[in-house]
This record gives sequence, structure tokens and C-alpha cells, in this order.
Amino acid sequence: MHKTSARPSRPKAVAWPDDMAARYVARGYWEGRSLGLHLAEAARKTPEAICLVDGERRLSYRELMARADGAAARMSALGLLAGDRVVVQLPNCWQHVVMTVACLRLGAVPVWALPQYRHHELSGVVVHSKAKALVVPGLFKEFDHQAMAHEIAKAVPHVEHVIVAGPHTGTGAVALGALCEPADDGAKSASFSAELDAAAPDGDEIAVLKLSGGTTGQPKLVARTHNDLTYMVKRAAELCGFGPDTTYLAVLPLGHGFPYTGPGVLGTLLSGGRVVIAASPAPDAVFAAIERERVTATSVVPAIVMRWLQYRDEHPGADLGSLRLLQVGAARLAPEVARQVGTKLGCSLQQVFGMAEGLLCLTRLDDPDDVVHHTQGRPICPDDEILVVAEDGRPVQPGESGMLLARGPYTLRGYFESPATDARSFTKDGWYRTGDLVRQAPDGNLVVIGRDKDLINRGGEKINAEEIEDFAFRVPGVDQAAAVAMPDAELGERVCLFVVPAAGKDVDLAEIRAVMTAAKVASFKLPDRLFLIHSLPTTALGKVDKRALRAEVGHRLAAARQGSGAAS
Ligand code: OOB
Repeated sequence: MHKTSARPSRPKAVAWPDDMAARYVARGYWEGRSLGLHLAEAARKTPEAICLVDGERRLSYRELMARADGAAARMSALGLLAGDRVVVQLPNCWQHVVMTVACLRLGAVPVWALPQYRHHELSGVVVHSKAKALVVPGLFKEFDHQAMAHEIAKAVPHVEHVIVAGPHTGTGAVALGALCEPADDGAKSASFSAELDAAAPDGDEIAVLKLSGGTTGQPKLVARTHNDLTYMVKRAAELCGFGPDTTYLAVLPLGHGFPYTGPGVLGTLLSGGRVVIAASPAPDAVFAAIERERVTATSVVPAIVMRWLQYRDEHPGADLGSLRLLQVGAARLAPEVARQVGTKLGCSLQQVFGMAEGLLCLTRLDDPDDVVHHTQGRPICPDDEILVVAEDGRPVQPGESGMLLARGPYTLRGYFESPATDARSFTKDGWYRTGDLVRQAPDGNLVVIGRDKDLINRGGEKINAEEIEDFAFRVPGVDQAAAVAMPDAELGERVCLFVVPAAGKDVDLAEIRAVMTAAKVASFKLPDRLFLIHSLPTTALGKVDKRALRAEVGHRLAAARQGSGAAS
């Protein structure tokens, strides 16, 4: 497939004001160089050291860079150039890292998408990012990503290439395996690598596009610049004590920023360490990998820690002695669970409160247990600015709870090409409204208490409530609908849908799930539970009162437990 189009100019992130940018440069946060150059430089220090392990496959730094530069050369031969967006929807595999590094070297912009995305989400990401290429697995978990990618490419004029992993690349697609081979001509590839070095993007160009938590069919994309992302990753790596002796296990889906940049895969590579890729968080396989590869650090969501702790109780056999650091974030970690990490897994716990938009908070390695168990840490940069405000926008008294606003050297100033969203998501002074309800302790540590945004955090996957409601409305017999979080012992939250049926109609959960499945929506968004209700409670302003609905969930679940409820 090759469509031709006029070359648009390179996209830009919404800029920081000049005075702030000057301060970030003066303080050494922004180094003015591409992340690809930083990675190449780190790789040159220990070319023979193994840096990437995926099952039997072991890549040295030399091989990683040779493959990344080979892929960059072939991408540029396909017409993919600096500034072009490349949507990467791969499961955890070594090629994910090679393609990301290749894009960063070339100045092309990887857009990390989750493998669970279906047509609804993926086409939204492709359209909004104006991607020219789509990188997908062939068949993954019995789903034909290749067919989905071609369907999208056919419908979206700017998609020129479908790049497919695995053995069954069909006609009209580019084989990822061949794309990621090292360049075969040594002299030519050395000169191409030198060209990549010379033509590396500037620090203020876009390095990656991340998806904001709760991505819908109309996604919010976060443009992270080379300057801001490099700073965040390096600083997080420093605070996590990463170095050449680090072996980091990438177990969360790489489409999430957390395992890639918090400091994750990129932080490990910049530190001269080694990344081990895990395909799944299943505790038996993960514990075996930790023992075999002498893993020192990994990052997970609370739902996974709980599974690991339970498995450890039942199967104390594996030697986890190498594991020094377990980062836990993306959703609320209960202190009772936090307390068990040290004793049962024998490693330090670090709580991580982060967001695709930037601001990253960590508990520190030398913090007392009380801080590590009960708080979500503090910002990583001395120039991160945070404000906790009341509903009227005024700062609350110290120690009181309120909405968290953030600004700083790696927190976005606006979403990618979305001025209408920006008007809601930022204050006039450029503060990002995180939508999180927090309290700040006197020592600066933040405690996340809840949120104001209409999202459901299902085991770390964010789901936009309004999107679920829009789908529910498509079901005949649904008069009104409201989606809210339902507490869940395993995932923290699940999706609960309240529906007011039209007079004389009946609605059931299976119907709603079927409509969403037919609309090709990611399955993690399907409502887990349906409650029918006579009318939706409203606030004084006439909006649906979600707080009251969450309380109603509690009552109905309690009633159901007593065996007298009206649960569906
Ligand atoms: C991470 O990023 P996103 O973009 O998927 O989600 C961000 C949102 C936050 O605004 C907050 O609502 C929630 O996820 N969150 C937490 C949390 N960490 C994130 N809620 C409670 N406790 C925590 N520790 O989730 C993310 C990105 C980078 C690193 C870590 C997490």
C-alpha cells in the first residue's frame, strides 16, 4: 500500500511560556537534545552489555541500536520522516522497544496504543494523531489486528502503511520482523546512524504522543517533548537508584506510560541497565522470570500486587532475593496491602502517582514506612508546582483536601491539537486540572483521596463514564443512563451502569454489552453490572448526582449480599 499526500509541517506541542522555558533550561532540566541521541549515547558506553531480554531473545546495546537504526532507515525508505506519527499497538515484545527507539532516532513520533483497543478506540487515535503508519500484531489473543488495521487504513486517507508483527503478514502490509533487522551493509549503516545523529530533532519537538487516561473514540493525546520526557525519565531513574546493575521487568502493558517512562524501560536503557519483557503479569511466570533473570525492579498496579501477594502465600518457593524495588501506581493502593509488600516479597515498595499528562510523584527509597504505606509520594522536580484548590478555585488551607492543579517542566500546557479541550482542562495561568482530589501532608507528600473527573479506574485502566452512557443510549428501551465506579476487591473499581428504562420496557446487561461489542469497543469498558432505577438523582445544579449513585451502589450491593436485593 502506498498513498501519497502533501507533507504537512512538523507538529508542535503547546509551548511553555518563554520565562518558564528559560528557567527550565538554566536549571539543566531541558538539555535541548533528542531522547534518541541520549539513548544512542548511553548505548555507546557498554555496547556489548545485554539490554533487552524477551524469552530466548537477548539483545546487546549494540544490537538494539543496530536494529533501531535499521528500522529507522527502512521507515525513511517507506516515506516515514521526522514528525510523522506512527501508532504502535503491539503487546509486550522486544520489537515494541526497537520500534520506539527507531522512531525516537528518526524523529518520527510513536503513539503508544493498548492491545485491548478495538476499532472504536484505535481509529480515533489514528485519526486524531493523523498517523501515517500503524504497527500491529497479526493475531493476538485470538483477535485479528491485521484485519482491523487494514480496515482503518482503508477508511483513513493519511494512513500509508500497515506494519505487522508475526509470521502471517498479508499482502499490502510491511513485515515488522524484516523492518527490525539490523542494516545489512556495515559501512552504509554507520553513515546512516551518523546522519540520524546529525539530523536529530530539537529538544522542543514532540518525542511521543501518549494517550490520556480514559481514552474514548475521541481521544485526548498528550504530546511529550524530547526535553520534557528525557528530563522526567532521567530524574525518575535517579530517584529509583537505577544504574548499570538494574534489571527492570516490564510487566504492565508497554502502551501505558508507567512501564515505559516512569522510569521504566527508557529509564533503564538510559542508565545502562537491562530490560526484561514479560508478556503477562501471571505470578508463576513472573516469579520464575525474576529468579532466572535476577530482576531488581518492576512496576505494577495494585490489582497485580494483590495477586502476587496471594500467590506468594500459597507458593513460597521462588527465589525473589534479587528484587529490590516494587513500584505500585496508577490506582489507589490500600495501606493494608502496602504493608505486606516488604515482608512477603522482600523488597522496597515505592508508591507512584503519575499521569500521561506529566506530573510524577514518588515516595522516596529512604522514606519511613509510614510515608510509603500511606501516601502517594511527592513531585520529582523541585520546579514542579502544585496547588490544591477548593471548588471556587482558591487554594485550600494547608492539609485540607481539594482539587490538584499542576505545572512544571514536564507537565503539558495543552493537549495535542485540541483547543476546545484545553479551555476546560487548564486554568488561564496554564495550570493543568488533574481532576484528582488530594490532600498534601506537611512534608509535601500527597494523598489521593478521590477524583472529580468522570472516570472509572478499573484496575488502572481508566474508563470515561460518559462514553459508556452514550453507548447505553443506543440500546432500545434506555431512557436515561449513568455509569459510576463500583468498589471491587480485586480491581479496586468496576463499571456499574444505572439505567432508567422507558415506560414498560426492560433492559438487561447482556443487551448493553452486545451493543458495545458490535460497536467494536475495547472489552475492558463493558459494564460489569447493571442496576435499574426509577429516576437518576440530580444535584442542585440539575446534573446527575454521581456521588449519590455511588452511595446507591453501596446500598444495593449490601442488600444483594443479604440476599434480598434487586440486583440484576
Ligand atoms: C497513570 O497514568 P494515566 O494517565 O493512565 O492515569 C492518570 C490518573 C491520575 O490522574 C489518577 O486519577 C490516577 O490515574 N492515578 C492514581 C495513582 N496513580 C495514578 N490514583 C491513585 N493512586 C495512584 N498512585 O496512571 C500513571 C502514569 C505514570 C506513572 C504512574 C501512573
